[in-house]
Amino acid sequence: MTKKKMGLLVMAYGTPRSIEEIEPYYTHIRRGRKPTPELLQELTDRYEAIGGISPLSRITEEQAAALENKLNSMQDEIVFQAYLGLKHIDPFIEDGVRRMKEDGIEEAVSLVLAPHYSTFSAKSYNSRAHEESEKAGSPLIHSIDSWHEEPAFIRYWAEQLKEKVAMIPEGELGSTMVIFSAHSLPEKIIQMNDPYPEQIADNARAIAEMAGVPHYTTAWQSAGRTPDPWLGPDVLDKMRTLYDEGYTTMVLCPIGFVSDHLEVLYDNDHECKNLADELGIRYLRTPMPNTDEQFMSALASAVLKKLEERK
Ligand code: FEC
Repeated sequence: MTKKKMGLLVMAYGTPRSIEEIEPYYTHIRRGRKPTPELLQELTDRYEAIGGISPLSRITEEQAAALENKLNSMQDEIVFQAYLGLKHIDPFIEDGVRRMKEDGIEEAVSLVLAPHYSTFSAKSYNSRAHEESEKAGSPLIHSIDSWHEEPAFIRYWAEQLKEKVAMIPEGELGSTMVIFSAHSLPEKIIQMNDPYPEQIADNARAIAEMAGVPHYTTAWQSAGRTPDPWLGPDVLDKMRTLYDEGYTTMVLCPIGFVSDHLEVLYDNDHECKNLADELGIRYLRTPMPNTDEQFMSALASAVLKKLEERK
């Protein structure tokens, strides 16, 4: 029996692969407005602080390949072929769609490497993919809006959290707070009835219950450098408040992201860690999913469910 060929459009944020690419990348994020020299320098400094460039480009490629392998080893009817589609650098989402068309792919599933649905994330990625496939006349794309409820995804974080919490002396668990964080977004998403904050709260509850953690809360991180108000409390402010309330261990769990990248390696491991050192408290952070086997099972399950829906 010939197997059906299915495109797998794996979409992710993208990152500059060299210092020279920082400016065009930042300009793209700012929808074509060049950053000022100060803003550009500030971003370059942040990349330098994590070793010059972000590991995100390598990790995204590894995740796409691992997901393709996982899906092809799980079933016998379909051959999945992964294509990358990045939001802010090449290969752009549109490039990924065009490559599928050139390879004769007629049907595809699209998935964003971000767990929660928001107009600023999943919707914007998927809309770009659909616009391009409509322009090109194919492939037909089945888009996954969000996959944060996948049981293996919740299990992944619960297990990581349990391991971290096990490192804390028992007598200090009462003053330990787990902070589930996700990328902040402009506050206007609240008026737009965007499900993003609720999905993150649901995930935090499910993970905390499964891990049996003593105390947990949620906070936002990595807000953009724009004048409009962003969702708060920011994770740094939250840490200060918790310190004032007597918490002396903070376990950061960045459930809004799936890879080691700038927002985690700098915003958490540099900024949050520095603040913890300044306050004289303990900072721990759960490892990111990257290409973890259980995480890949969660993504594969979301893809296969999407294909079931179309039958
Ligand atoms: O290079 C790396 O390792 C990090 C890549 C990176 C990820 C990421 C995730 C998200 N962002 C989201 C929304 C926004 C909005 C703005 C914005 C700005 C930036 C800037 C950099 C950046 N983001 Fe990002 N984000 C990453 C990198 N992001 C660099 C520009 C400097 C700065 O403001 O810090 C504001 C745009 C504007 O100016 O109008 C909005 C969301 C996510 C999580 C979901 C996803 O991955 O798509 C939402 C990774």
